[in-house]
Amino acid sequence: MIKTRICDLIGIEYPIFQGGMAWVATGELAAAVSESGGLGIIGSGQAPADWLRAEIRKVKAITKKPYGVNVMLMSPFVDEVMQVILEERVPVITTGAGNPGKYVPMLKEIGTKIIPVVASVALAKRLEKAGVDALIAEGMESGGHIGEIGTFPLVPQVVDAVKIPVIAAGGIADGRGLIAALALGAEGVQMGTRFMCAEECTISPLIKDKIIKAKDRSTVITGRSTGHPVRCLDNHFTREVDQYEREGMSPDEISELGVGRLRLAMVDGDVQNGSIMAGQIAGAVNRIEPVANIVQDIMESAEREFERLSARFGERRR
Ligand code: TUI
Repeated sequence: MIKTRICDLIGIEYPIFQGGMAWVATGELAAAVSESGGLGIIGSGQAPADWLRAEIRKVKAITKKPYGVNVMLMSPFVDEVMQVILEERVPVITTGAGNPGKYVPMLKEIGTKIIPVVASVALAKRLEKAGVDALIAEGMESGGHIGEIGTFPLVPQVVDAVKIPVIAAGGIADGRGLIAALALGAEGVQMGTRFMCAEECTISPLIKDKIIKAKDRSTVITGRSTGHPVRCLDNHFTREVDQYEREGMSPDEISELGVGRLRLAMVDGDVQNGSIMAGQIAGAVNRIEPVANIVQDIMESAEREFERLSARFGERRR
């Protein structure tokens, strides 16, 4: 049985988080992941507080198990979103795209566990000092807004810099990735792209099909000139942005091009003009299946992989 400190800290069976993806991770998906023994996380993105409250209520109606909400700290609604989290007594929050330090005291007061996403050792250290409960170290293999460092170099450096549990994210979609993350010193994994292809994920089937057809080199990074690089599946939109960046369009204008594109992809299924945020591991996600199967497959394959390594390398001293 693969159990770690993170399982005890938040009361989950398996050390698997489902990434809190904006426009993707609805209450339906989060509830299914939590009910299967992982941590389901609602992606609040730039959604208003009322939307979030409705999604939280959906989760509460389906499962009594712990769940989380991802707070995108650049959202214009971040203060209202935090208010809903307090009122609904959400057990776990993850945060992205900023420093959640100022919200730590009020969340601690009601016992909400705070698990920020970091892409650097410096922020990891600052947030541990601010009193957060654990960290997600997210490498640039991830989809969406990314940092500069890959998962393999980032995770061990964050693990060495802090005492709190670290979850690895970026480029992980199966049991091999879970075992590798544990070997790097992480105590769990967060996966986004794999859960996009869950039956319970409400995104357009056209997007799921794109992920299933994706290969190892199907993602590209755009928006470097804006200081906020984003990883997406290559399509008409990413090629257009790339060309404008080469031609020297201003960072503000480049950012403007992205407005509304994530929704256009995920909800409307516009595979050419939308922003299909997905990670480099998309090439290894090959089928649509129920969340319960995904979680079982990850845990069974992790245990198989661990057995294989033990049989191969564990008998040296006998
Ligand atoms: O947050 C993410 N990935 C995301 S957020 C997102 S939402 C969106 N919605 C509409 C359009 C575009 C995007 C999509 N993907 N990952 C977690 C993450 N956080 N990675 C890197 C960071 C990060 C970046 C800067 C964390 C902190 C930070 O600066 C804080 C500081 O104080 O330096």
